[in-house]
Amino acid sequence: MHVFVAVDIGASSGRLVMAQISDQKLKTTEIHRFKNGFFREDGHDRWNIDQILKEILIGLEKVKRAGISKVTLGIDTWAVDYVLTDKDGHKLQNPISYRDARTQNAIHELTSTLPKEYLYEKTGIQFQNFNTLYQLYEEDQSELRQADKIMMIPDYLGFQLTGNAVTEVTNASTTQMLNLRKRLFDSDLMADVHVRDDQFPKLVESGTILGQLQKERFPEYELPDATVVTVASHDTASAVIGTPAEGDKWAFLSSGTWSLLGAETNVPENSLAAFHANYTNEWGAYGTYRFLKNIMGLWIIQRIKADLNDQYSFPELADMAQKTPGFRTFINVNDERFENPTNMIDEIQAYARETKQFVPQTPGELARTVYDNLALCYAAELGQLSQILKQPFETLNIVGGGSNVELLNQLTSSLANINVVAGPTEATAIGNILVQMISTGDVKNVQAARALIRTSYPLKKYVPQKSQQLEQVLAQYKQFLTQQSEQK
Ligand code: ADP
Ligand code: LRH
Repeated sequence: MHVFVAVDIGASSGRLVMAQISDQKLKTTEIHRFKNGFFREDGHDRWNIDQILKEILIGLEKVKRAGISKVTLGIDTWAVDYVLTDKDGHKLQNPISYRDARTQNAIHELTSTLPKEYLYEKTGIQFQNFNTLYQLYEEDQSELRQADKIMMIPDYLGFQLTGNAVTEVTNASTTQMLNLRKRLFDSDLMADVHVRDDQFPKLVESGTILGQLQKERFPEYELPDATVVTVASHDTASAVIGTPAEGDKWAFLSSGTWSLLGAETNVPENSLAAFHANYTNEWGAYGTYRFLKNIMGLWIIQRIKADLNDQYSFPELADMAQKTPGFRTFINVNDERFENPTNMIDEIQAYARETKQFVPQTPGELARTVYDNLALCYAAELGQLSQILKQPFETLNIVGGGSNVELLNQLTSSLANINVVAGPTEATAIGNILVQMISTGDVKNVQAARALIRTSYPLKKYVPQKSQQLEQVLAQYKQFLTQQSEQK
């Protein structure tokens, strides 16, 4: 029996999921889950990368203890962040999180010498202050010079397990340093941020074999034999592979800490319209692109939950929101002030006061404000996506933890006037596993992979409940956003 293991680590949590095909269905079991998050160290927000590695080993030990002695393994994580390593492969410091304030002005500074149009034409990647390009620009220059290698987070973890260092393309594209036409790192951009040509390990496609787990490096753990595959190591790339999409008129919403809303394409779209709308062309597995927009996502709910001292669970917050009247406060969820405020509740309330709107107070009102505005933002962006790609969409596939929120799914369907298919929650881990299965020949291709998801997981369907009131609310919301941006 061939067992596959996905190591899937998002900004808020990580998990190891075991999988196999039985009775022509994909059977997945979560064997280990852990919390993830950044912490303050030496004046920066950083990830505890040693703890993450430890959690992977704890999970693999659980696999072995479940009686499985041999697996295939893949690792995906959030994008853009990296580890600087010395000649012996040791990290120089804990990696800095993309939410750290160091890059707040970086786009502005770097694009005063490198025009935005030039960068977009080369890379097709959206301008986000946390892209690796800007992080490297703000990096401690002596440390950067001293670094033998720059490894993206999943590549670093794969290197720790196998001793082999590569840079996998899906995640590499989020650096904003890959050249769309040459399909390689852009040497001009590397020089612009003082990176040597040999600092990023060799670029490889998704689905290549990285190597064998070197068990002798971790004598304190009882581990299975494992062949490590470089899956689509950017979690969003794996989530889109793991989307049970059918036909060619679908858009996706990968709904976790971030909401990634977009469409899968075979050719990048780096037109002026895409540039002005700040859409990105992240690279997918098998030569595809994810034409998408980053939306602030459930991060806002995560922070509200934390600000309420974790008194309520996510399902409880969603339930309270459902029972609360809607659309009393508009917020621009993508406003930079929500990126990493000291207190999210204070920030939302201040925003409501400043814009002379109803100030949400109760947990239900706060959660409702977030879900309402996420749904409004999804609806507005779907319209824009359709316009830029000159393509109508019939279905929106929502995957990830956020696909559990019924209120959000229904509001999105109704406001955007689109059929929604929700699930699976663990699309990212599933996409990770399916790339492994395609590599080993257990699954033929992505189409077969998506068909397998459709027969293996219960999916929930939502149809639009159109109303004049919702149409008016969406129009008012768009007006509100325009006013807000004019005032800036
Ligand atoms: P990431 O991988 O980016 O860390 P996930 O895809 O695991 O994120 O999604 C986590 C989010 O999903 C949580 O922050 C929470 O808002 C939401 N979520 C997950 N399960 C539920 C649920 N049962 N009810 C409401 N919200 C949920
Ligand atoms: C989602 C994600 C997203 C990136 C962000 C840094 O987890 O990978 O695609 O933009 O984290």
